[in-house]
Amino acid sequence: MKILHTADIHLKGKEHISIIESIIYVANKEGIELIIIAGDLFDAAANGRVLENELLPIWEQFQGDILIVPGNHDVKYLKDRTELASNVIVANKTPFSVALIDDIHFVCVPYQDNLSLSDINVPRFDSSVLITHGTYNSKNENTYFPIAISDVSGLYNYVALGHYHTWFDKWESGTLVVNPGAPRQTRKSDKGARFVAIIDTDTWKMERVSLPILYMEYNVVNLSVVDSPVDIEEKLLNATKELNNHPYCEIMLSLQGSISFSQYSLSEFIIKMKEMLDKKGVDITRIHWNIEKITQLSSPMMYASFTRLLVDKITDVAPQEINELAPFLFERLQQENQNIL
Ligand SMILES: [Mn+2]
Repeated sequence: MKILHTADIHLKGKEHISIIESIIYVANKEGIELIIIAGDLFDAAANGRVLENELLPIWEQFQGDILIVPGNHDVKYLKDRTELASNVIVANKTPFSVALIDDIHFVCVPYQDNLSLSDINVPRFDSSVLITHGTYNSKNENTYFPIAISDVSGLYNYVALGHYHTWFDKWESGTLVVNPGAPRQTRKSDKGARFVAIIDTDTWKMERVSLPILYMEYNVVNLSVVDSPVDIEEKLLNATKELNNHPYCEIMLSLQGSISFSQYSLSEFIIKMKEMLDKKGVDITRIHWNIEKITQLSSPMMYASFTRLLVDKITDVAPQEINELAPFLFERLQQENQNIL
């Protein structure tokens, strides 16, 4: 049997329903028979109430069954629900429940406040998958249903975890522990492509599959007046290289710092940079430019700020000399300004 494991979808609005559609699209394409959602399908109870009916026709698009084990965000809503559709079962029984599917024991342990997995006596089964939601091997022992390595190590074929929004997988004495991460970008720090785990229970082999879901990288490029055109090119190419790694990546590119514009205006400069990136094979349609924090310096302004820095520096190291040097510097600055203007 092939299983797809996801978690932490954190549905908040109707605009997130397409994430479930993408997961189901991948599941149908891969011949998945069972989808596991290891907690936090909904971000909050209010979201569940609004979205449950909207989801009904979406769940029907999946050919197999879906097993949901509540997480800390949706346990309050899901504690009263036994199913969300005819093929979507909520395993909300505490302290745990066991579903036997295709001779495999699916041990479902919902998130439980003020408890840890070691407080719960889970019997041992031969072929088994543990589905639960909480902090894994964490030093902060008292929060979010802690799961210790010793609670799972060597006891299950596969542990389907949820709670962390980025992917991790670990082997613990023959037990594969996987936290697939949020399948949508729930915050800026959820970096990179989004994944689900696909497990073949005949071999217990697991595959990490990236979802056809857009994600945004937030990159900052610091520009300086001493940058040469080649330096700027290099910085921009470096900040956009993720576009080549994944077809569903978009980049919010924030330009910061200051740059001299003796030849171009700021908008002309951005056009030049787009042309340059395009020529280098970068897909510029997936770049969003943020130029709010870039300062455009004309040469006289650059000269003035340079002189100010120089005066500050001299005041620091040789305060006696400054009275003599300052008039000379400002005179030179005035001359220079007149030359340029
Ligand atoms: Mn959680």
